[in-house]
Amino acid sequence: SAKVRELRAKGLLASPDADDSSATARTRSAQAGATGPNRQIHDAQNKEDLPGVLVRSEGDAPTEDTAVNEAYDGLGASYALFAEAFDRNSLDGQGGPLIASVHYGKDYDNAFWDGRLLVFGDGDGEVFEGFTGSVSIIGHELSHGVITHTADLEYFDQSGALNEHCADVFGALTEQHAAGQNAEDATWLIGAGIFTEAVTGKALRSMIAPGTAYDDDVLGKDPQPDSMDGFVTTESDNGGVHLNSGIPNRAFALAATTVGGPAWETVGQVWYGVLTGPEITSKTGFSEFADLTIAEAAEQFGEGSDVHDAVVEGWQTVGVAT
Ligand code: ASN
Ligand code: ZN
Repeated sequence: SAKVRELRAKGLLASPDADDSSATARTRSAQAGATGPNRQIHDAQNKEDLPGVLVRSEGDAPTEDTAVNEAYDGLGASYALFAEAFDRNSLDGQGGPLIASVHYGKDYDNAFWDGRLLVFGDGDGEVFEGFTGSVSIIGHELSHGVITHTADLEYFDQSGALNEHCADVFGALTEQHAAGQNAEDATWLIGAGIFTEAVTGKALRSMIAPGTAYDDDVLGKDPQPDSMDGFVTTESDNGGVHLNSGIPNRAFALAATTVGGPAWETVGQVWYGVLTGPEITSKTGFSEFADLTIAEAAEQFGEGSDVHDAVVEGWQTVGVAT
């Protein structure tokens, strides 16, 4: 349909599994060096002026507005992942504010990081419900902020797909960390729970099985490739950044589930080390990124360790490493 084509062109349909906003009550703040989140949630009041009206600041009680509270809790879960698992104090590593706007635009079918703040639409009610309904989406958008402050992967072609991939990795980890969930028990879905009942899909993307998140009369089939054999060359969506991210997504999810246990303690540490390390550049592509993660796994966990072997195997399975 025209609607689906429009969503595709915007890079939207190519996604998570949420349902866990209550677990974000687990948000703990301080750890070594981290001072706790400083959240500022705004209401854009269905207009496109950002940020809109400040409606809930750090420490304020919940409001009557579910989207506001979901954003507040999801940002807290994301902050907690980076602080507790990676000893990172907010997006900039220096305790900077986490700013979000909800109710952006009218029937707006997306969420995005605008370079300074996280923005969430309400969805059109036909295909999508509000975008704050998924912790993995909130974590995805916030991770774009972390990426901007670190490797700053150029949002185009392979480096853009890696930017999308890393946002999915830390989005999924936000959800798993908040739920205290092991890799082998996770769904690896991004954006579960944001479709309306008119859609039978599971989520926007599946990291463990790209291409299977939905297959529906309304949406058509999830177009993500799950290996280099399916690599998509296209000019739309900044060179298919939301499509080809399926390839590294599967490598990560396979490696994490093979190792087992909390992914943020194993393969997640490897990815975070590469993303924040000295060797990645804004133009890094798939094979260089794979090499960096393999080297990082050997350095952090040892050559021939479970983590190292699983990372190598993950990249081989998706055809990036030989
Ligand atoms: N939700 C999308 C994302 O964060 C927005 C976009 O860039 N098309 O990737
Ligand atoms: Zn993204």
